[in-house]
Amino acid sequence: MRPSRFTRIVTIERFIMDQEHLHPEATGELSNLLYDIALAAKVINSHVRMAGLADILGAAGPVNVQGEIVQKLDQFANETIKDSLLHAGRVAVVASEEDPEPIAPPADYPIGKYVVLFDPLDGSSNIDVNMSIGSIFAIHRRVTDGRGPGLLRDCLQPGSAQVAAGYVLYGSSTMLVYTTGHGVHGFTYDSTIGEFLLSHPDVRTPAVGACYSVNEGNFPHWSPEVQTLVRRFKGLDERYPAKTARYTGSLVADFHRNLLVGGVFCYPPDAKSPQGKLRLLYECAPLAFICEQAGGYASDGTGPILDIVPTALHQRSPLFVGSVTDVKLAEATIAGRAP
Ligand code: P6P
Repeated sequence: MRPSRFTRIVTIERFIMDQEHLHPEATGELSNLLYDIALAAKVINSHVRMAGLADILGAAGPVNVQGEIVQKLDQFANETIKDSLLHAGRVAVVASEEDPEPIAPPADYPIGKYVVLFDPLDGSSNIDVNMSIGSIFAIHRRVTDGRGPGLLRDCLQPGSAQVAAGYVLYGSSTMLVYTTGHGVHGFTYDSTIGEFLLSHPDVRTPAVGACYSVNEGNFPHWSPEVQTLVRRFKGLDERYPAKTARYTGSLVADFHRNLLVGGVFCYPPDAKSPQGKLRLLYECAPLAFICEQAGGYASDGTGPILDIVPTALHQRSPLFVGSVTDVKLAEATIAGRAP
């Protein structure tokens, strides 16, 4: 008998539940936290998709909610994620790129054991030119004891301590990609039924990438070693095959493409940004966890991103992430080891 159409449809909720069943010790709290994040992603997606219409709708006179969508979409995303997380009893504390300090659940709301660090809408400057944008999240267990609200110390954990990480890509389609340390799985949003459906089970990233992603406008500000590395990616050193250049200026979009087809994304330190531009806790570390779960590697140019012990909530880090061979070449070239 032919399987019915529905036997091939796996929603993210069903997938998370099946994954939970593989771990008898699981309490279901992490599953529920992932559901909360998926719900927030659906709400943000609906507003991201409307953003382009705001100008047209605004022609009849600025309507506050459209203005809210267009002018402050990243703040809307921030409030949506916090609202979804802070009242459900799964988290002890959260931290966002948009807020200077960590935020604990409001008084008289239950406190959970998880910590969520997130960039609510990365690349939001690309909204006005209809480029892809994304949300990124990292999940840790609290490390401070006691039943009280979580603290900054709960947020300052190395990427190796993450229990889950993921991103939402608002691109030609909207995808949610996540890992809990058991592989990387991608879900594509079907707006006709309001569900994220499993579309990319067990993602593996090629060991050698077809492309490299870097803002070459910064070339004059890079170290000589980074300049040498990019010349190698471009094929100007005959010992290294040329790669195709692909750079959208939107981290999640560039990362996602390289994850699927192979490639290396670089945001090196430069004279303007000696620690690079990207944030360690809620951009570099979650993407590093995802990439390494898919067989890739992530470095700050000298060693694993996942080993860095943070000292500040919004600290930056250089980032080289993607196909393991390419990232290892970046480390070797920067150290002057590669031939
Ligand atoms: P640059 C977007 O502002 C962002 O944070 C990332 O999404 C992106 O990878 C990076 O900055 C682009 O920075 O300096 O190349 O414009």
